[in-house]
Amino acid sequence: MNSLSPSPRDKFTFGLWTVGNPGRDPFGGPTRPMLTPAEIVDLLGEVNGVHGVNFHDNDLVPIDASAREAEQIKTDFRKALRRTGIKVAMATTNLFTDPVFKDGAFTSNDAEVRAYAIQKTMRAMDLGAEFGARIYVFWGGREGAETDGAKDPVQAEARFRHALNFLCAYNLDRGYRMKFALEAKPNEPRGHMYFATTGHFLALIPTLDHPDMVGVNPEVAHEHMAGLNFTHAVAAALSAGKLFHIDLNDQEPGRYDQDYRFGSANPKQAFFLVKLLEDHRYDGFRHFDAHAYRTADRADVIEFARGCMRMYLILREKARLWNKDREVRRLLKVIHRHDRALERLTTGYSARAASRLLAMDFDRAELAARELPYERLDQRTIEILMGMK
Ligand code: GLT
Ligand code: MN
Ligand code: MN
Repeated sequence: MNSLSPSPRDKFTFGLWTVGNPGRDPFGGPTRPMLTPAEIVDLLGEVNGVHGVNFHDNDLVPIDASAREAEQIKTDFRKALRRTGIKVAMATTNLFTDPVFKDGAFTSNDAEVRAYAIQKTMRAMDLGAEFGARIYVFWGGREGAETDGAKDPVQAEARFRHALNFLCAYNLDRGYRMKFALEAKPNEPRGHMYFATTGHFLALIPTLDHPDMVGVNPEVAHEHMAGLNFTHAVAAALSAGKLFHIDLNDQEPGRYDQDYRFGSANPKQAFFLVKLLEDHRYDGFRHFDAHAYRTADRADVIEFARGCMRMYLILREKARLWNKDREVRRLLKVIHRHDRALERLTTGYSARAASRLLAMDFDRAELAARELPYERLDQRTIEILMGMK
């Protein structure tokens, strides 16, 4: 098996809503048949090397299904999981499709809608737990506003916090041991969403009752929609110990939420992301929250899913080549100037360290004149990406 063949150890996952996406968009109906959850799992089995599948409560069991229908769907789904060896990795709640959530779920102005949203999430957690989901994602699809006259955004934050506190306690009470991962997005479907970036959620987490239980689920396209550097958002999550899950896909700047195949729009940015994840030994699920072009048929959807995983593995291999490349290593030595004594002095404060630092002379002109060959480094990076020796 070569390093470009995905294996379940790579922890690649897909949502029922991703490979099962029938190609509907705001301007046209579906171009592919709707598949049942079991059929989607079989499709993932054909893709080969997939670790797991993720679902919203209503991807698996439609919101109006009867108890008998729900049992039948779950039985068929369980059989498909067994046939293919695919695991359930993550579960989440659909708090955005039904009109009841038109003005938000946890942040709705209506106390009864807020209570229903929490109840729906508890039931969805029960469903996730039944299938062994270890990560529970919160994407507040309708948590936002078109007019800030509608609600006080500080109050909206407080409502969101209360809902999470309640659900963390439920998680403990039921012994589910799920980790919660909060997913940000700047806009779409709301004009303005609360918690627009991963950074917003990193600021919320320490204010919760159970901060250890809660991390983030950054999505490439969502930070790119906000014009931000996704690798830096992931770095913030990693350094806070909060990267619990990741949604990989791609996005052209300035467009609607495209959810393209991973690495298809910005391979260079995807490279730095994969290098970051691999350098820091991220070992969580790598979820491709993307869908195939509307023009794709079933065979092309399979190619799309293979393409996502293959791109990750190609970039992982490129990161390995980059890290051991002689020219890159030489340049890194020039760029990083270490000074043990100074580093010790500035990383541990003491009154003595402060006076020593205050007494030092720095030659600004000499420091400013030191070389930083970043043009050469970036050109070499591109050459490695383009396959130049
Ligand atoms: C929806 C959204 C995604 C979220 C999913 C989880 S659903 O497709 O666009 O980014 O991750 O609710
Ligand atoms: Mn998206
Ligand atoms: Mn997502």
